[in-house]
Amino acid sequence: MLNDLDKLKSQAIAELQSITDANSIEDWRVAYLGRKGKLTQILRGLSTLPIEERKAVGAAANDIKVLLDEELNKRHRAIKEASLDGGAQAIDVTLPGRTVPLGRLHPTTQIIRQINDAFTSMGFEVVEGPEVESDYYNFEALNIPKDHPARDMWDTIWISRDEASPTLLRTHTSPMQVRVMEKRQPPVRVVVPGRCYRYEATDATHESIFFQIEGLAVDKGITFADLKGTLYEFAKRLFGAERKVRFRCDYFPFVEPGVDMSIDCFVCGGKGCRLCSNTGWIEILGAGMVHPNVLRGVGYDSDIYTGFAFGLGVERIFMLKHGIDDIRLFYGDDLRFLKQF
Ligand code: FA5
Repeated sequence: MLNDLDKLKSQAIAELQSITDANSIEDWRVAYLGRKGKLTQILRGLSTLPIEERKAVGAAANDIKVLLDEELNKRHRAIKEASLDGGAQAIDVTLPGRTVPLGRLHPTTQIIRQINDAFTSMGFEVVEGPEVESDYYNFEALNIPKDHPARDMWDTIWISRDEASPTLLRTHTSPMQVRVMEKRQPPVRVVVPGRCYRYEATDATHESIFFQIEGLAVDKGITFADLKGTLYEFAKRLFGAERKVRFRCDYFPFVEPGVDMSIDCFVCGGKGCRLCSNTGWIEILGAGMVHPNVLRGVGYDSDIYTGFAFGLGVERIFMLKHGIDDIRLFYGDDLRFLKQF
C-alpha cells in the first residue's frame, strides 16, 4: 500500500509539472484531490485496513495530500506569472478597460419625480396603490354603478368577472381617492402616481398601458378656485409661465362640476396638426370638485367638507415638455429614443 502511495505521488507531481494552463490544472486537482480523486479514495478506504497498517498508510497519505496541495499552489502561481510575462495566454495590461454600460432613469420615472416634486412643494403627500383593483374601487365607489354608460369609456382587462368579487386592472388612479379617504380624516392632500390599463386602440397619444398621477385635496372650504389655482401653478412650474392653459367642461361621474385641462400644442403652436388632431390643444388631465356621493360613501359629511380631484396623463406631460410626437416611443424599448433623456 505504501508503495502504491509513493507511485501515486510521483505520477501526480510529474503530471502537474507538465501542465501549462489553468483549465488543465483544475482537471488535475479533481483527478487527485477532488471528492472522487485518487488520493481522496485512499483516505476514505483507510477504515477497511488493519489498525497498524491504517496508521502508517494514513500518515503517509496525509503527508502526500499536504505536499500535493503545496505543489498545486506553486504551479498555479507559475502559470499566472507566465501569462503576465508573455506567452500564449498573456494578458496585455496596457489595453483600455471595458466600459460598464450605465443605465439611466426611464423618461416616465423622470417626469413622475418632477411632477411629484411640483405637488409636494405645494403640500401634497405622495402615496401609491394597487394596480389590480376591485370593481368597487375602480367604479362603484366612484359613483359609477353597474350599467352606467361611463363604464364604456374605461373598458379594461378583467382578472375575474366573478359576481362576488369582480377584479380588474385599474383604468385610472382615481380608485385611490376612495382608498385614501377611507383611511384618513380631512384635511387630505395626496398625489398618487401609478400604472393604468385600458382596452383601447393605440395611436400617437393613446397607449393601452400608461401612467397617471391622481391628485386629491379635501378640507373645509375648498372651492373650484383652489382647483384652478393649484393646476395653473403646476402648469407654470412644469412648462413655464408663457404656456397657454385651457379649462373646458367635461363629465366624470365622481366630480361635479367636472373639467378637462389642455395645453396649447407645442408642435403646431395651436394652429392644428396630427398630434393635436387639428384642435391646437392637447388634453393632459381631467379634474373637478369631488362629488358629494363619493364623500358620503367614505363617511365624510359633504355639508362640511369639499374637495377637488384631478387625474393627469404622465407620458403626455413628458411629450409636451420635450416635443415628442408619439406616445408609443415610451415603451418601444428603442435605446436611440431613451438615451436622449
Ligand atoms: C380619468 O382617467 C379620470 N380618472 C381623471 C379624473 C380624476 C377626473 C379626478 C376627475 C377627477 P381620463 O380618461 O380623461 O380621465 O384620463 C385622464 C388623463 O389620462 C387624460 O387627460 C390623458 O392625459 C391620460 N390618458 C387617458 N387615456 C390615455 C391613454 N390611453 N394613453 C395615454 N394617456 C391617457
